Amino acid sequence: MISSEQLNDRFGVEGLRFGIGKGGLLKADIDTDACTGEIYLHGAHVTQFQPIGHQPVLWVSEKSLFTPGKAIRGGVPICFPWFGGLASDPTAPGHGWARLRQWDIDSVQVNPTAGVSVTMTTEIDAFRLLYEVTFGLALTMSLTVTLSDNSVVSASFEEALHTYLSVGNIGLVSISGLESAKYIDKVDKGSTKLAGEATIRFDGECDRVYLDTGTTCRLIDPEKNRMIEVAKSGSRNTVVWNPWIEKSSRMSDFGDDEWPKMVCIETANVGATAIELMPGQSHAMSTVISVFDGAQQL
Ligand code: TA6
Repeated sequence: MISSEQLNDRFGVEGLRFGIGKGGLLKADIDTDACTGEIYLHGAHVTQFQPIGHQPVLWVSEKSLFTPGKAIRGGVPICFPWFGGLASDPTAPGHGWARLRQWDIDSVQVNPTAGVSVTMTTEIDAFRLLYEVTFGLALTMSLTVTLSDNSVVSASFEEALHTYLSVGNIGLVSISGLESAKYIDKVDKGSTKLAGEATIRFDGECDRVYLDTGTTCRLIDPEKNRMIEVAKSGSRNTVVWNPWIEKSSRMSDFGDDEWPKMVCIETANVGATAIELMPGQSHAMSTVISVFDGAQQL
């Protein structure tokens, strides 16, 4: 097992140091003129991003586990090679293997304008995954999947960057960018519905998979007096989730009083828009999280 000292010898740069985080898990701490951040090698899991002059952008449960084989609750879990449950195997872990295992460091780079980038890699089934995260004035996360097994004709996968955003009060926020889109409502028997013209607001559990949406979403947060922008590329689904009271009380790694403080806006390719690759082919999906003062649409 590689140590943080070995990682710092090989990859440490100004503004990024490896160390031991919660649960004894290896992580990288980022501290630059632009932002502070944190990413665990476990799940290649971003757990903190805070641009200078702003409040923390990501939410992590106080009850989260930091344990090999278990997902961290919050930050940005990577869902791969399936999303949700696996129909063919009810015993398979929700959202796949990627967030349950330690990834390897591929490289660390410093870019004077974009920020500090750490790239991690892992192999899952027939695929090689390369995940580049850039901590700067914005948080940029890019997942490139390659079908590296030449013995198969093709292979498909689902994927999501399951971003948990920190909010002041879920009852006061609104999300724009998904107006008039079709969505699957997982709170209403998986029925397909058409979103109205209004921005999304929350008055109960929300678990929606928006279809054919490449648009930028904007989260308006009056209590924190800010707007968080979630831009993306290579993604045709957007998932919006808040568990509200009852579902969060059923999750042991989610505090009963935490649900008003978070909302997920997830960058995904799932269901009918799962990705199919031929041997040697790659697909990239990325998202850029930016924060702006003031609770108004740009
Ligand atoms: O993205 C929303 C969702 O699919 C919800 O249905 C809920 O299950 C959430 O993901 C969290 O899943 P997890 O396996 O991390 O508890």
